[in-house]
Amino acid sequence: MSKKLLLKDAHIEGIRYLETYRKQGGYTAAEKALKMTPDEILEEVKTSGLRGRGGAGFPTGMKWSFLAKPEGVPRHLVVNADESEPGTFKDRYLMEFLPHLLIEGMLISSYCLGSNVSYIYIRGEYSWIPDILEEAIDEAKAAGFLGKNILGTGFDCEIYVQRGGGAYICGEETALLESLEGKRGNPRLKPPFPAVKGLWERPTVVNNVESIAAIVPIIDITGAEYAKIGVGRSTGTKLISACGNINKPGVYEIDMTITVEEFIYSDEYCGGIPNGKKLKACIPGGSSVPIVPANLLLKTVNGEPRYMNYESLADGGFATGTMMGSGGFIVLDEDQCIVEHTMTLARFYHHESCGQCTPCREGTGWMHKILKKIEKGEGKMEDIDLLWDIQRKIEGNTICPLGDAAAWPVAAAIRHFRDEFEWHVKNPELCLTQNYGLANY
Ligand code: L3W
Ligand code: SF4
Repeated sequence: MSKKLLLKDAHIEGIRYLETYRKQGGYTAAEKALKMTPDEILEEVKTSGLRGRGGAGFPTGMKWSFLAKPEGVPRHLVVNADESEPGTFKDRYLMEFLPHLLIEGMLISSYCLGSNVSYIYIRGEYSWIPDILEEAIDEAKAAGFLGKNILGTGFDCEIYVQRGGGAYICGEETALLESLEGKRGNPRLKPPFPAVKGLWERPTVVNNVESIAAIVPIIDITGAEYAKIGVGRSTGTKLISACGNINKPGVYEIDMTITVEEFIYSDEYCGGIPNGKKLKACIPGGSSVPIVPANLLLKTVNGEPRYMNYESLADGGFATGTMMGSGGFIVLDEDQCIVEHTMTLARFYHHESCGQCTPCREGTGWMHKILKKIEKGEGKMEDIDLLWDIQRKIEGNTICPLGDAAAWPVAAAIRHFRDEFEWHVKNPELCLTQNYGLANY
């Protein structure tokens, strides 16, 4: 059984409220941290090996150490709660059931980074969660964990919740900052990174909800103990939101030593595939990461078991591996149509493109059109090569990673399931009978 650090108290009734959270030892990590120096906290975070849980897996301690500290210029912590990646709903779970874990993590992180005003930017569709967060913020403030002179240390910190307007692109950190500044959420060119020039051109750390929540157990048990959990550079625990063709969809905390097979089939996690169907493929890190067929999902190319961690999922590189990404684990059984699935994703990325870069703005639209044509049984063999060519022209040629995120699912689908694309071209009459409701796509 995986060790639980973040969700260990999630089942306790009333844990959303300060009184119950305190009874479970809540805010003792903050009390400990506020007696440490910011540099000592930073060392603990570095030692823990924590990697950003939003998708990129960038080392959190390294990001924090990049934060510029010019004299007299305020710095900010911004929590990215714009969880819009299809298949990803772990941050929603954390904020809904354990809001104080996030607030406590933000207090420790804000103290370490010197942020007196910190923000939670939350996706607009999570309409009921800002009230939960604001209630927790009010409770923390009334108890002296936020506001002025926190716990008599002289450190001041306010936390504000800002709702997004429902655009996926605002989960990209620089688009998020633009939106937080009240502008249209268009991504900025990097560098400069937010750590140097972020919110209102001030040094800013942008971290995912889960990353900041993980700061609490890191301080609690120490970075060295946290680093002992997991394997290699995949330290600590990771939240996985599991969905698709599985018996037990939900949010699971894993310690990154279990195999993909165990995660899908064991009763502790997904509980297998309904109706005894066979596994066809999986997208383990949210819709942006490459889809992997069952044979490569359960084993690597070298015949090693594939594990639920950053290194093992990527084993074999882009051609055969995939990515841990945001931990949005989407399972497809043998009845799922890969062309339809890829078309649905292409439609999503086209709709969500901000339109600044030509390869992304135009390419996502073209990919969607061609996929729809193939799915309807109107495609030609050349369309499959054209699709391949378009995704190649998008990848690496755009301002932000949305372009890559749109290209990778198409590339991986053609690479691993070209026969299905060809089947659609060769069997147009079957495509039309099998695909109902396509007009909506
Ligand atoms: C200072 C440097 N800071 C890098 C920072 C950078 C950022 C972090 C990671 O995209 C991925 C994307 C999605 N000095 C720095 C530096 N940083 N070098 O480190 O940066 P990066 O560019 O590797 O990634 P990113 O732009 O943050 C995130 C993938 O995640 N993804 C997305 C999921 C989306 C959600 C959601 O909806 N909320 O989870 C899933 O796989 O495709 O590749 O902070 O500033 N020299
Ligand atoms: Fe906008 Fe797409 Fe360019 Fe990102 S890659 S800046 S979403 S057009």
